[in-house]
Amino acid sequence: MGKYDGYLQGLSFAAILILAPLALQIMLTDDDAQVVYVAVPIEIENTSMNSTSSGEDDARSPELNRSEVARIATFNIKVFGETKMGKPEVISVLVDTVLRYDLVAIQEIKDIDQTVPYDFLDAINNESEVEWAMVLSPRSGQQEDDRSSQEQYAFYYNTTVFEPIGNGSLFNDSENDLFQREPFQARFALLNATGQPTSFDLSLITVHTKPAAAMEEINAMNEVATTYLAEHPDEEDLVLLGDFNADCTYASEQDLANSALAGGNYTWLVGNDADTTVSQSSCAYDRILTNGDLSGRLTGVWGIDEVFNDSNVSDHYPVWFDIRR
Ligand SMILES: [Ca+2]
Ligand SMILES: [Ca+2]
Ligand SMILES: [Ca+2]
Repeated sequence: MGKYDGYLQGLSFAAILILAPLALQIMLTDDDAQVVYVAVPIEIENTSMNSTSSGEDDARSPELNRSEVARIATFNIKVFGETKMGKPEVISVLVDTVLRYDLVAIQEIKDIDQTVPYDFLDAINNESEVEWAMVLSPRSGQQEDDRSSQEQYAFYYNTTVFEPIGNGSLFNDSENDLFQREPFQARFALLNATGQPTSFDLSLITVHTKPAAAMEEINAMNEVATTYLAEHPDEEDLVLLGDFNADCTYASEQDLANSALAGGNYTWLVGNDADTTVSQSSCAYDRILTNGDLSGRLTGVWGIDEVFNDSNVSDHYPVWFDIRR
C-alpha cells in the first residue's frame, strides 16, 4: 500500500487490460488490491524537442495509432492576454502545441477585451489543414471578491473530430462561492473518421483553482461533477481536467488521498509524481480525472508534452489523454 491509497479503487477496465501485467502483479502482492495506479507519463509521438519519456514505444495500447484515437489535452497558458498574443514567436509555439491534439482545454486567458481567444483561434486556423473552432466561457469570477482574477476558459477543438453539444456554461456557485474561477463545462460528440457523429459523447469540466484555496476547490469539483451528472441524466461520460494546483505547497498527497475526488469514483490519470511545470520544480499541478472508463473508450494512455522550455510560452506543459475514436 502506498501513497496512492484511495485513488484508484475503481481502476478503469481499460487500464486493467492495458496494464494487465502490472496490475496483476500488484493485485497478487496486495491483499485488499484496492489501490492500483496508472503508471508513468509517456510520449507516443517523436518530437524534435524534448519529451518526458525515454522514447520507448508505448506498451499500453500498441494496437492503436494516432488516427485511431482522439487526444484531449489540458493546458494552462500563463497569463494569456494581448501582450502574449502580440509575440508571434510565442504564438507559433502555442499553435504548434495545440495542433498536437484534437481538443484542448485552455486555462488562464486574461484579456479584459475578450478578443485574445478569437485571435488565437485565427492563428490556429492559419496553420491547420482542418478547421478548428472553440467553445468559449464568459469571464469566470462571478462574485465581487472573485473579480480581481477573472479568466476565461476555452475548449479549442478540431471540427473533424469533435462537435460541440450546446455552448458550455460556467458552474453556478452563487449560493456559496465555492470557486474564485468557476469551472467551465461543455459537452462534445465524438465524430468518426468520416466526420459523422459516433454514438459517443462526453462532457468536460475544466478549472483553474486558486492556489491558496486549491484543496477546497479540488474538493468542490466533486460537487460540480455530481451536480452536472444530475442535470444531465443522459450523460455518463465525464472528464475533470485543468490546473488543479494539486501538488507542492498547495496540496499534499495526504490531502488529495482524503479529498472528495479520491475513493474510487474517479480514475486519476496524472499521478502525484508527474511533473507538469516547465520550471525546475517537480509539481503535478495539472490533472485529468474521469468518472469511469468513458463507455469503454478510455485507453489509459496519457502524457505530458515537454515541447517547449521557454517560460515565456507558459509555466505549465500540456497534459493529455487518449480515447478510442
Ligand atoms: Ca465564485
Ligand atoms: Ca456520453
Ligand atoms: Ca518541472
